Amino acid sequence: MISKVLIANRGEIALRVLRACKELGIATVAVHSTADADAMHVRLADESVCIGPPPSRESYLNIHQIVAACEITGADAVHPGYGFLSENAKFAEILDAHGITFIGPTAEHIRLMGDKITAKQTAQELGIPVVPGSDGEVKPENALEVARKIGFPVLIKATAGGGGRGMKVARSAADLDEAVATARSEAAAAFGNDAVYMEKYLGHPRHIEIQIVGDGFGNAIHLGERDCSLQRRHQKVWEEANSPALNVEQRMKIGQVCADAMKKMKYRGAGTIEFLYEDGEFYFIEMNTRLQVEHPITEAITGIDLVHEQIRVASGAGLSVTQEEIEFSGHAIECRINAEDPRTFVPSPGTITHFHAPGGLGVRVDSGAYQGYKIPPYYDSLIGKLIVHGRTRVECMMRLRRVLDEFVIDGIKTTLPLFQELISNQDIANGDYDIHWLENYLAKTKA
Ligand code: MV4
Repeated sequence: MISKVLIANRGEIALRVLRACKELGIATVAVHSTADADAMHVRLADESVCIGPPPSRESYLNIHQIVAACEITGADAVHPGYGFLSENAKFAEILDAHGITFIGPTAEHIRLMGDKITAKQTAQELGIPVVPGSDGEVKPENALEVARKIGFPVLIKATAGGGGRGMKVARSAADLDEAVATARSEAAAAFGNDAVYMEKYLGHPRHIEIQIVGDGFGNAIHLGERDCSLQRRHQKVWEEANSPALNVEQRMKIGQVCADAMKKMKYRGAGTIEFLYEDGEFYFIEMNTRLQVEHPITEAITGIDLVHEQIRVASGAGLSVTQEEIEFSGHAIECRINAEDPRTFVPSPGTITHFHAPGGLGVRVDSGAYQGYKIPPYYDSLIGKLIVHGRTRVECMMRLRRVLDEFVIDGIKTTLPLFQELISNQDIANGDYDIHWLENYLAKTKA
């Protein structure tokens, strides 16, 4: 049993986790830096502990401080949220050693998926379709032979990478040596590991990811997909479930492949299996062993609280639903509201002078922001998420238009005006976009 959860995070996700704990009758402990003393997650938690100065390294990423906060408050479990320590295998091990439950996968599974070559090999062994590419690491001296076998264009990726860092395209043999050398030196600088691997470069894919949850005993479910193709510099901007590109047969087929793979590895916790989707085919790229920012759209269409499930499986209680019991209903869209200029995406910290969140049927706002709240400059610029649900995609889009008109955030710049544009765009209305659409649109419509 878990009776007191320490939430090792801040902002909207700390609130999100806190809400789930309260619903389950579990006591909550917030931790915060000195910059976050006035944050909503601190105010709403049963107890709070200040764990250090503003820089994340000295507070939200400081494992010793977080373990100490558990000891002081008697927390028997930690939820890491997303980011920060959520995919840190060492953190999971240290909590284990202290008899504190990590609400997440095993350290072993985190590590396995953190290395992109072992993740891909594991996925392939478990029957998940992967991008054609090198068999493991590629050394500079073998690069040309491997590339010719795969066929140009190819993509060089860092094995310690993820999220797009350390990637280089080689269009032809003439580009190859430089692409490999640059990828290796960037990987060494960013991750302290210069190992790279190679894949066939897909030119116009969508980013479609499957939500799974496993109980750690060989049972696992999938909760369908999310289409996260609308991104800028590897930052997701707009996500939707279902994907406008898939039909129910495709959804249930790829979902079952993923659930079966998770059963075989006895995965515990929530996870996301990321695919590129092009010309009707799925290609595994990575697996994230955490709760994701965009999980609420999956909750909207399934009615399942993913944090409840995470807590259940972490305590050994098993999943609350079987695959057969899951019903997919309607369509949901999430807009990430960042404190940023809506065209340049330059951060815009400062004080929110007016704040009014929209409401009504099918509307969810996950945010720690309030009128008078001062956004600190030290952390990511996500200040809230707007999640809209409708019975159909058209209803969802019409509702989103209404809701965007209602949302008031004054005093800082936000990405809300960008969504006002997107909601009126014909390609978006048609669901006709790939991973490059948003950057092309921004370049095309530059003032
Ligand atoms: C790719 C690709 C094309 N072909 N792999 C970028 C982030 C990382 N998770 C994987 N990424 C990509 N891998 C092959 N073989 C294109 C991307 C990519 C991308 C993927 C998802 C969402 C947005 C993207 C933007 C640029 C490139």
